[in-house]
Amino acid sequence: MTKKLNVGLIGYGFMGRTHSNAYCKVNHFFDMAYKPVLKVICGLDEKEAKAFSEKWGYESYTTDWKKVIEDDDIDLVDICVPNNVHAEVAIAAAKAGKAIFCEKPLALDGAQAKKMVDAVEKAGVANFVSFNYRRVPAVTLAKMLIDEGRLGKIFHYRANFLQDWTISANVPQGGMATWRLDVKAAGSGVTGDLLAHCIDTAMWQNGQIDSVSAVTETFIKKRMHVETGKVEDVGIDDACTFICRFDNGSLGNFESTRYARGHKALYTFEINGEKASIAWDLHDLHRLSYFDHADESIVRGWRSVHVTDGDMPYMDKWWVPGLQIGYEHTFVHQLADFLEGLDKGEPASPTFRDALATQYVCDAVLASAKDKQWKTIKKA
Ligand code: SOE
Repeated sequence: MTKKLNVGLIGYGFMGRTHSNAYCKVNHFFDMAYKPVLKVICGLDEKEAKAFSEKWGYESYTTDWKKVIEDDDIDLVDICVPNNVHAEVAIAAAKAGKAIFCEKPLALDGAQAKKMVDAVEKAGVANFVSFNYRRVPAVTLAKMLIDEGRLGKIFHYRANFLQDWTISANVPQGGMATWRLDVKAAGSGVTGDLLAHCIDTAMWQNGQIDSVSAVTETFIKKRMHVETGKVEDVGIDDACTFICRFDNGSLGNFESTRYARGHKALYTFEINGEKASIAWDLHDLHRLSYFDHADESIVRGWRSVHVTDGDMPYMDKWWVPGLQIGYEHTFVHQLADFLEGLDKGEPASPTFRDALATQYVCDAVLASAKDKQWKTIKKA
């Protein structure tokens, strides 16, 4: 018997669509004890909220997020709004006893994220943060190979997340589409938006980061603000590069920018161990490159594993071997894992506390760039 889970989704932008799609799909492909019911969509503009509710099949719509929290019928509050609104909504939802699904990064900074962790843990409610790239099958497979010890001792972890959409000085800051450029709404630039993904995946695969040394740059220092109509200082980091030391002794090298002309969302990582290496590229997300030093030398080389077979993570739930899935499926996978965790009483990761660890690394990266000093990471 499936149990209904009534969902109130706050935010009908890009992430609102990825999450809505996951709610619609999950029970078609995964056998779950829970079935999400799209109860209410909430967004600032009434006409848009109504249109969204009709398109995705929400039973109702509202422009007031507090109504979603106050509604006794809602079991799960899903937060898909800009980062500066996460804390207020999540803390109110926790007090109301709701399960919470929250977009990344968890908060504007570690201090705010800590309050959110305290609220959900005090209330004892299920909580999850949407670092979706962990659930690309090839990325999950990389984690499995590391956990099986196939790489042996890990020496290096390097990751990049490169984009180019803010190079023009005419791109404004603030507002619906460009809030990521407004430090008050986003908290930071590429560090919280893009490197947070890389840090989350890296710490999941390779353990906690101990210390960091970073540089950041803001290439365009003034932009028009959509809300005020005035040209204002830009407070975000446009680019960030950091080196780090992991608790396990390996060294890390991370780079992110929105000024890499030609790259739209080039997220890559490479991990080098004593026995083997792994590399992955979001633009070819089904392929895992794998080099195993134990192979016979005359055929030894980088293999390109097409991660589509039924014994590979999540792939038995989709089509047949050889056929691919994509970006949107990562949201279905994380939802399936979250729902399974709810059913079993074993929280799926990343929880708010896991995301707090990532937030502390982001804080330390920004502080290091500012002070030109190495920083030790606070433990979550
Ligand atoms: C920014 O452009 C962005 O949409 C991020 O906010 C997402 O988290 C990332 O997955 C893709 O890029």
